Amino acid sequence: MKPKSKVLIIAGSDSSGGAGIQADIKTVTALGSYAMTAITAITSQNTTGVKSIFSIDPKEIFNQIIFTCNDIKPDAIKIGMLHSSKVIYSVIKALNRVKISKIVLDPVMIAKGGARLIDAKAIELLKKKLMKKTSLTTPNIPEAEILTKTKINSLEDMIKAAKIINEQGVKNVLIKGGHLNNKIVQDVLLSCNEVNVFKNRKISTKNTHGTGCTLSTAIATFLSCGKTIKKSCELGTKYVNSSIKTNLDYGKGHGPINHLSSIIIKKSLDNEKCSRSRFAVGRRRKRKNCRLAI
Ligand code: PXL
Repeated sequence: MKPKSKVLIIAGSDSSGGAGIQADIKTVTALGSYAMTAITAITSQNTTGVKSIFSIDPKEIFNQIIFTCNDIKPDAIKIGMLHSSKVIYSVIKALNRVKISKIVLDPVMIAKGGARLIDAKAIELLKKKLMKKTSLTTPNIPEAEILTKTKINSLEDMIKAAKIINEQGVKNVLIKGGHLNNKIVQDVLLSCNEVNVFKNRKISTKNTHGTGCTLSTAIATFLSCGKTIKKSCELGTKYVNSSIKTNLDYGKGHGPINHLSSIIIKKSLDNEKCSRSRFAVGRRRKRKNCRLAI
């Protein structure tokens, strides 16, 4: 099976495997594409919290991006944890060199357990310089509140916040609604002056570590395959919802989601024969094809 596209991931490492670059590589792979990486930081963590963060030298982050892209050109880039101004500057410098147009930014700020993953000065820089360069930025509600200095308690507030972020110079923004206490998760996309709301049933579980990383990477992967922003967001939210449903329940805290949700291998059949999960949309493929039809 040949990968459909190539995606470069610029993000931090999560030793527990549920979020960060580990979640990103699993997502790109599960969706049938080829993953490359530039690691921005190493976090030591498990499902109960973050123990420590080790920064990678911004020059090394720049080198990883440039040296990788000069050889294998990615079709899209996903950006995750960028914890300091120096790191953001080096990523911007590298992006200006590699000239890839499809860029999805997850403005990572706080880990599920409450640990800060970015300093306050860097948030301003993210807002003023990097977000404008992206094809799509995907804040969750607490991040959108920080970016807009507003309180978000409803769908209307989310739409207002998306408009404010758009006015800040960000072309397309997807605000994730998982933090609101509703039975349906509503994610708001503002793109080309049009608002779209993607709705998925909320699954009651504490095991949602890595959902933000997974969603932005899934969207970048769908974009890399030529899908529109709207379609990529629709498919991405469905993939995450389906990955939460399995409820692996690994670890004592906020456990990971199941990135293999797009591939269900029937045990009674040989490994070649797979069935598609229920969320998969698009053209029907022959059963022996393990990949999600996108
Ligand atoms: O989910 C945000 C996130 C991003 N990147 C890394 C993380 C986390 C959350 O824990 O560890 C490396």
